[in-house]
Amino acid sequence: MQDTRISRAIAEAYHAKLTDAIESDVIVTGGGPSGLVAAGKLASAGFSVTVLEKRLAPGGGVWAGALGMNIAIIQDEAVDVLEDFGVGHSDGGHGLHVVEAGELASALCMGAIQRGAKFLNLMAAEDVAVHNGRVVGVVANQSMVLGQLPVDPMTMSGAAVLDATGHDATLVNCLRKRGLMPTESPDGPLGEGPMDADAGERFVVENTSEVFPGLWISGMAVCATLGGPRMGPIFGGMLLSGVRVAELITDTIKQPA
Ligand code: 48H
Repeated sequence: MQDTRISRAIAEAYHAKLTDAIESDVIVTGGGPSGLVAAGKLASAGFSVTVLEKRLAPGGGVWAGALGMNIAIIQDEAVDVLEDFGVGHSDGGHGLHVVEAGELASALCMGAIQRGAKFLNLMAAEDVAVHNGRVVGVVANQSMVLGQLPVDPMTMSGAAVLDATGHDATLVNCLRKRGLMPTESPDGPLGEGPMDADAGERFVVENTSEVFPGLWISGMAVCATLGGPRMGPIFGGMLLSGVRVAELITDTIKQPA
């Protein structure tokens, strides 16, 4: 019967993907612009990459532009990333490029998938696995049950784990709440600073880094973790942070065979 063949095809394909995802070279937590670029670049470099996205569709903040207007603005410095992922753009003047938000979100997503990244949606990271002082994996649960029902999570391991969860910096905060990462700097409490688009864009790229053994940060999670200014609805820094973190991870973890 066709109905059950359809069900079987979905169940078998999904469970093969889930089984693969249990051990990856890199776990990208969050499918926003920085996470998607990182996933695409790392998959191109030959690493096995799993992307965990708590919502139904990846793309993060890209879809909403400003005030829900679905236009993304990218500055000159990040145009190479648009070209790399085949995203069309038009001149917005003053070194800015105008991109249809849906095209950016779907091209980044398609680029990452076609380069080999595996996506699990409706899958929320709720914790990190730490062994001998190093983050070695992500503890994930279905986002629809998280906090609603007493359902235990499952652990997925990665030689590198990326916190690309945006403003939430979910994995960093899992470490902070246990006193494993600082919540304050000598200048005061750490956390996102007030708006300054140029400074915020620079801060994100320059501070994309490994913040705890095995745990890297990219995109807005950089500002949320290290206290950089927010930048509002401009996305070039997010794309470049994704490129940067892929380079850093590639340099640090063992090259794929
Ligand atoms: C799985 C999760 C979890 C979780 C969240 O917010 P994002 O778009 O992330 P970035 O950093 O790539 O881009 C930030 C940009 O969109 C933005 O917000 C800007 C530029 N703001 C500036 C300003 O001034 O406000 O995407 C993060 C993704 C989303 O898809 C979430 O659903 C997902 O991560 N996510 N996925 N497990 N625990 N938490």
